[in-house]
Amino acid sequence: MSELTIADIRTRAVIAPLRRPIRTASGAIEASPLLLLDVITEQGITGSAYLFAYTPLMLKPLHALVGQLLPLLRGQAVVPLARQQQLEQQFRLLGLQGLLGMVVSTLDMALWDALGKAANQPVVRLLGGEPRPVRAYDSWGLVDPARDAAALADSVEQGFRGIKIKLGGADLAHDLGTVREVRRIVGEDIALMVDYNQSLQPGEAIRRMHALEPFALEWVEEPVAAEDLQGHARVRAQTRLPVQTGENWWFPRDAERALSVQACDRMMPDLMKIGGITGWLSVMGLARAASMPVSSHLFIEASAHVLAVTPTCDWLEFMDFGSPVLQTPSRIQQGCVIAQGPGLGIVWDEAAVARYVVD
Ligand code: SMN
Ligand code: MG
Repeated sequence: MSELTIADIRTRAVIAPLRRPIRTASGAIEASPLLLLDVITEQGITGSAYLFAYTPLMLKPLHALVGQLLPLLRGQAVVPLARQQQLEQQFRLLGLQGLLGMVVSTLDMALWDALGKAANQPVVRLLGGEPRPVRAYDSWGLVDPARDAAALADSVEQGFRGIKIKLGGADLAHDLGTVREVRRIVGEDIALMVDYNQSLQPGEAIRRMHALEPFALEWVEEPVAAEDLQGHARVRAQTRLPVQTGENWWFPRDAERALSVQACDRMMPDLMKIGGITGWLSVMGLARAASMPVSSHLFIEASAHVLAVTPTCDWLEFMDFGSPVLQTPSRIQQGCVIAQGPGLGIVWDEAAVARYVVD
């Protein structure tokens, strides 16, 4: 296949259903606002990826932003590293973060998808690896153990070896009661992670994490504000439970900043913020040098590819935004997810897209 060149970029905004609402200590997400992005090449290959917008309010600005970038990209080669360097240079004064960072990262994923489809190979093979089972945890929001007991037990039944719940919606006593009940429901053998979604101040985070020690948690995620790296480091230095963070890091430089102040014990970059596959490759190298376990955040499909080649691969987060609009939904097999191809395995279910599309 000759070199691919970009002819057009199509975006469609959808609001897809969620298996269950995601309630966190910092807000709730009742449905999934996605921007479906297709890079259409002169050679007839289309690379696809989706952007999770967090709120429907961002869909129109994101759609308009992609339209503004198109003249910069039309006719350019499908070379992810070159395109990211081009946009980094173009927006040097503004900086790649926020909506622009999300679009650049999602574009990167779509370019890699195009390369995989052109080679009729899963992206993991282009990265020098091969599809392999990556252990996954089922990711929940704030839970009510009485109401959710059967569904939590079902997560274990489905084969998940890890369960994550969110905390911080109420006081410490409520957190302890919830963790105690969930630990009873899922059993001692399941890895149990908790996520405070940036809701605590460092002092309160230290207090709560000391009280949570008896429950052998796999990690405590974003106990304080994502950008408060000193706060993360202080909490980590004064507690014993592993601190997890990274879903709000922008591009590899933020990963380096966090590592340089020893902000966490584990990291979980988000492909849509860290610079896509290209950004992930840089970060996994930093993690390897620091012997730091790496997990994913959202984006099950692409995460299965990059985690399969991540030397310090830890957990894949199973929080499924993509399946309602995909021909091949993500599946859990013996507690694991295996990368699908060709490309990232992203092919839209056009009937579903038509059902959920918004203008
Ligand atoms: C999360 C936050 C917002 C949307 C989805 C998921 C959460 C996580 O922080 O780690 O799953
Ligand atoms: Mg989180």
